[in-house]
This record gives sequence, structure tokens and C-alpha cells, in this order.
Amino acid sequence: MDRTEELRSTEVEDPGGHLHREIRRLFLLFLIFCGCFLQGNLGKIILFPKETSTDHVILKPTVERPLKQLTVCLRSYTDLSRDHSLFSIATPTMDNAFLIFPQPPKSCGVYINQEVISFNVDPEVAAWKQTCVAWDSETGLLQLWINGKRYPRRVTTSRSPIGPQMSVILGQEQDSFGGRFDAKQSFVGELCDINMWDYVLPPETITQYFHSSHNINGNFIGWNNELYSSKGNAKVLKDEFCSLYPV
Ligand SMILES: [Ca+2]
Repeated sequence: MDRTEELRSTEVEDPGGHLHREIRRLFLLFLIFCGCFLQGNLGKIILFPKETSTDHVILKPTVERPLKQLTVCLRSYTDLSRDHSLFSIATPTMDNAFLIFPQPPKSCGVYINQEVISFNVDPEVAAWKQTCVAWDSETGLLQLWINGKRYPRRVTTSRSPIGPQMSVILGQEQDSFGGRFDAKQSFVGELCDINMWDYVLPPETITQYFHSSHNINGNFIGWNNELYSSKGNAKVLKDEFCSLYPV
């Protein structure tokens, strides 16, 4: 029996060999898949290490146009027990054109064109949290989602689009266009996966985004586009597992 015949006969005699190879192949595919998954989810986190009236991050929208609809989603981690800004948009004429303003322990304010709508929410806990806000100027319908749960919807009186010129700031609450910050309303903690769309995301997409933010990038402000600049002590920490943190 030459070497080839020997191998062939081993294959015939060892029907488990095929199964073995198949398992090994699947295992290799699994490793490749895991590698891609982890790499794909390696993102960044913005750290606001202390209470100041100066540390902030400026986000640049991809285009300048008035927003008739919007959705903002972000993840945050803080132990603040006072009011703070999660996401602040000012226009030249309105300092609270759009603002997500948690008021722990059980309230979250959302401002649309200076009008505040207060939601009663579950008590804050020191854990990663995903917040999404969606608004449609035509109907005034305002949605607040926290950790995949939509709170009872509200309707704003305001029906005017936001913008087109806007200053988008993280870490501070604007009382003028791009400025007049108050340390007692600043954000202290960590933020990541900050995306904004110029339309209302369907509920299933928001739910999907809560479970995994993999490959999701807002068309108005995209977390992967890196169109931001940080000021003061606000630090962008690279290669962090934002998406994999339990929220
Ligand atoms: Ca303000």
C-alpha cells in the first residue's frame, strides 16, 4: 500500500475524521467571526472626569439644514444625583432648541424650541444607560426611550423645525449659542455611541440599537465619523468596548 492508498483507507476506516475536520473548520470560522465582532465593537468613550463650566465636546452635523424630525441616541454612565445636560443643541435665537436634561432621581426633561416636557422615569442607578429621544415637528409627537423602554409619548406645542444653524454640545448645557455654561448643570461621567438622525427611527430599530449598536451610525451626526472636538479635560478614550457594556 503506497502512502496515498494508506491515507485513503484511513479516511474510509475513520468516518469520524470527516466530522473532526468539519468541527475544526467551524471552530476556525467561529474564531474569525469573534475577531470581527470584537474589532467592530471596539469604539471610543468620551470621559468628562470632573465638574467644570468649561469641559465640553463639540459635535459637527454632517450637513446644515433645518430639522423637521429627529432622533438622538446615546449611552451614558454617571453617578450624578443633580440635574445635568446629556445633549444640548442651541441655535442663534434659542439656547434650548433641543436638550436632554435628566433630573435625577426620577425625572428627565426634554426641551424642544425652549418648550420643556418632563417625563417621569425609573430611578437612576449607577450603570450604563441608553437614552433615545425622537421628535416629529409635524405631529409634535415626542418619544423618550431609556434602556429599550419607551415612556408614554407626549406632544409638544412647538411645530417649528430646529435650525438650520446649530451648536451641538456634550458635557455642558448652553445658555447661549455655544457658551454660557453652568458647572452645576455639567455632565460628569462617560458617554459613547452618540448618534443623530434627521428622521424618526422606527421602534424596532431603536430596540435593535439598544441590544447592539454594531454598525449603527447616525446620518446627521455619526459616532463613527469622528466629527467632534474636545475642550478642556474632556478626553476621548480609544479602543474601548462601549457597545458591549451592559446597559
Ligand atoms: Ca440653556
